[in-house]
Amino acid sequence: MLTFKKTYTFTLIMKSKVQHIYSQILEAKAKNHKLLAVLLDPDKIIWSKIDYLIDRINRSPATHVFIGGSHVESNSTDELILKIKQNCLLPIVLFPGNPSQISKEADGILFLSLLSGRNADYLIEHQVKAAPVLKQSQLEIISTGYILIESGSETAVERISKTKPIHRENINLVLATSQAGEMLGNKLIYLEAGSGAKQAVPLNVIELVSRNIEIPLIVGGGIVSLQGIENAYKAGADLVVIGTAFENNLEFFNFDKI
Ligand code: 1GP
Repeated sequence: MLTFKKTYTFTLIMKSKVQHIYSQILEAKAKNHKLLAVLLDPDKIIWSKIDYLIDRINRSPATHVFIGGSHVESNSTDELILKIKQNCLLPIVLFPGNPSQISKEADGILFLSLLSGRNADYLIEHQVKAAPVLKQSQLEIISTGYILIESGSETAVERISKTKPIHRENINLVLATSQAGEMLGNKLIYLEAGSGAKQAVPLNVIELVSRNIEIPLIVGGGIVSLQGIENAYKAGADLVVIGTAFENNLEFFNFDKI
C-alpha cells in the first residue's frame, strides 16, 4: 500500500475543468501521472451506504468516476450521478453498455466501439442510435476503441455483446486491433478483461500495446489488489479501472490506516 501511495502522483481533476476530461488525460500521460477510475454500476449500488461510498471515493486516489455496466436495468443512473456530484469533485464519465445508459448529468462519455468483436451492433449500430441523443447533450464525447481479452471464463461483455474476446496469448492480434483503433481516430484504447474477470489483462499485452500506440491506454477487468494496479501502471497503462474490488470492499483504497 505504502509503495503504491508513494510511487504514483495522482492528479486531482477539479470540477471546474471537467469540460476537458480528455485533454487532462493527455496532460497526465505526458507527465507520466497515472490515473485511476472507480467504476460504479447503478444496479449494484447499496443506497443505504451511498454517503459512505462517496466518502471512500473522496479518500481514495481515484481521479475519475466511471458509471455503467454491461446490462443496467434500473433507471437510477441520473440519480446516482446527481448524488455523487453533490459531494465529489471528480469527473463523472459514462461507460455505457448500450445507449439507454446515457445520462446528461454526467460530464463525459466513453463512446465505445467493441473492436475485438465482429458484431456490427457493438461496432456501429448502438453508436448511430446514440449520436442524436449525444448531439443534444453537453457531454464530452471521448471515442474509445474497446478490446475484450479472454480472461479464463465467459464475461458479461462477451455474453451480452455476443462476441468472442481475443485470446490472451494472441498478442499480435491485440496489438493490430489496438493500432487499427488508433488509426480510425479513437482517442483512447481500452483493454478489457471483463468485470470480475478471473484473470486480468496480461502484463506483456499491456506492455506491447502501450509501447506501440500514441494515445492513452486504459486497462480494466479482474484487477483486485493495489499491487495489480501498480503492475498495470508499470507495464504501461495510463488509467486503470477498478470496479468489483471496490464494490466488494469499500476499504480497498483506504490509506487512513497506514
Ligand atoms: C469492467 O474494466 C472494468 O468493465 C472493471 O472490471 O469489475 O473486474 O474491476 P472489474
